[in-house]
Amino acid sequence: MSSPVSFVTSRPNSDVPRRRVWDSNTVHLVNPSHLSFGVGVITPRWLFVLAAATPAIYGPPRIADETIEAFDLDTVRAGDVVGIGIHTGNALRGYEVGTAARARGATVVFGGIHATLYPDEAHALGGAHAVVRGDGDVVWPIVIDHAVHGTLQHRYEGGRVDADQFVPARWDLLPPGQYMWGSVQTVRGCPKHCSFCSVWRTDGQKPRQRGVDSVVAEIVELRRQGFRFVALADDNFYPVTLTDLAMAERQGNKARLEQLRALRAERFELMARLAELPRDTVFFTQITMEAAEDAAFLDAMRKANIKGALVGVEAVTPEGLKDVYKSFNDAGEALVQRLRTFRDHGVHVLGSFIFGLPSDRPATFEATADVAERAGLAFAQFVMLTPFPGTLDFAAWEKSLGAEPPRVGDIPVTRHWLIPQERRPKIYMEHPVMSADQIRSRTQAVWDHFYSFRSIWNRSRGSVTSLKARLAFVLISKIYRQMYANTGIATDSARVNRSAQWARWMAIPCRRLFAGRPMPDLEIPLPKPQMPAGIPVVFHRESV
Ligand code: B12
Ligand code: SF4
Repeated sequence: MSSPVSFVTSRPNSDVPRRRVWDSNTVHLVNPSHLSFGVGVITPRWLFVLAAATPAIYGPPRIADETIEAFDLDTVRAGDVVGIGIHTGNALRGYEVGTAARARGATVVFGGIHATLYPDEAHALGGAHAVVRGDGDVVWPIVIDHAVHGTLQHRYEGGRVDADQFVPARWDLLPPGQYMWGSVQTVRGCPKHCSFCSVWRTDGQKPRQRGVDSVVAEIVELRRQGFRFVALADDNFYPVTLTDLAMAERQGNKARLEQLRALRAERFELMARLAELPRDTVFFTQITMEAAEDAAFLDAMRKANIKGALVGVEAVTPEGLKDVYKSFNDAGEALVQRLRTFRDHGVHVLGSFIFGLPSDRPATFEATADVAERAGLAFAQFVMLTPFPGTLDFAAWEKSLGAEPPRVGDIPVTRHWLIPQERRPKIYMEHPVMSADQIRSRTQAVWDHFYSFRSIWNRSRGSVTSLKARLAFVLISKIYRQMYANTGIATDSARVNRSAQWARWMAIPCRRLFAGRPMPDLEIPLPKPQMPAGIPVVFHRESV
């Protein structure tokens, strides 16, 4: 993908109705989902970013998040513009919505990571008139103008826009009382290159860090509305490691060193500003394990009230880490200590583990559960290795299956997202010693163990103090498991439906637990004069 934006591509789209007046039409933005829970956990950020990028002359977009409630197609009229954002997991539902909206005479535009990777699929199966690849921030207003004036193109290249062009979200369009957490992005891109992840290939390896003022202004807006909890929806909140700095120094690469130092200083500046917000404002982010060797960074996180972080542990053995190109992680006892370091600095960890790696053996499941427990994790997720398109794993797997991959019905497994949800396999990659069902049932057993009432209650002791907070911890743990594990791992639809029902039922009290008192008069904290925080004099690992 290129940067900056070069939107014009292939050819004008002749099947779009020619129109010059935007009378009483509407722009719809739809986040597709085949399951709805009545309450959303985290605001899907793209909806509110594209809403902000929609030119005011077309009126406020109608936002539909199907994780809350199914999209009401009766709201779509001929001439409306329907924007649909898809990742791989919800692409099929997105195509259903697109096809139905097109049948009602709407102009249908797809975007998001999956449409970026498979633009032709959205045309062929989703009723797309146009597809946007890459970032929508800058190109979206152009697409709408083209749609309205009858000059829509087949495809647009949104590119990777620079950080100062990221559009702040329109939180004034949030439906009240429907989400637990807000989401604000502080950086796009990740310098790593894990084999199961597409982020570094789509968002790029160069971190694009947003200006501190813009990030803080958005968080204050959310806090004014009563959001106490905010997810920092970043690929990797720690884009510059001490090792990166040490290497640039060793290589005598002054320009790189300066660049890295500037990025790092900006992180500290952001955290110092977050620390000025009301103390009940809590953040959660995603971070690599290397942050554990950076005490200054962890301390700044604690001061900023970044209380939780998803850490991609992936595997507990060196072989497993090698499988996923993540040798920068620790294994074994060193891993336990690393993860504990986060907690010692007040950052609770949601550990993310992958099962089904080629080096996994039956004993790996128990060993992983043991590490998760001993490392003092607050939460954990155990996902089964899924070849997501755009990743190195996917490319190798697709190649290994040759020209005639196995099919489910008439759909090749290399297009697994097109297989109806209830028939979609849970495991795709053949394993050297375990069957797909063994991996699935052992994964389920680890979830069952980690989220048993007794384990959660014991963990709550280490994570929170008051009885009320412990009860909240139990509720959140249970809902997390129902939403993310049972609906994804279970094979029988009865269990999936039961879990969805449970999650729906628990989501309402859970949302109340997260909500805070609205603070409509909250001011944006001003920057304070800073020491050049967190820049160690010597950058070698031994120095921290
Ligand atoms: C924050 C996050 C989460 C959060 C919050 C999700 C939420 N409700 O928002 C949590 C932790 C819950 C989560 C969960 C999961 N996630 Co996630 N997540 C992310 C992350 C880091 C950032 C997403 C974000 O908010 N970005 C900020 C917004 C503004 O950017 P954006 O969504 O890319 O949108 C821009 C463009 O894509 C475009 N665009 C998007 N939609 C549209 C639509 C139109 C019409 C147009 C024109 C443009 C457009 O314009 C936007 C502005 O530039 C991404 C990484 C990434 N780089 O995308 C992964 C990512 C999306 N997640 C991923 C995955 C796999 C998951 C899980 C399946 C993980 C798991 N195993 O459980 C679950 C699935 C949850 C679900 N059912 O949706 C993958 C998806 C890969 C793929 N090919 O689909 C990603 C890309 C990360 C990765 N490792 O590869 N995730
Ligand atoms: S898994 Fe995390 S660390 Fe690895 S490339 Fe993706 S975002 Fe970066």
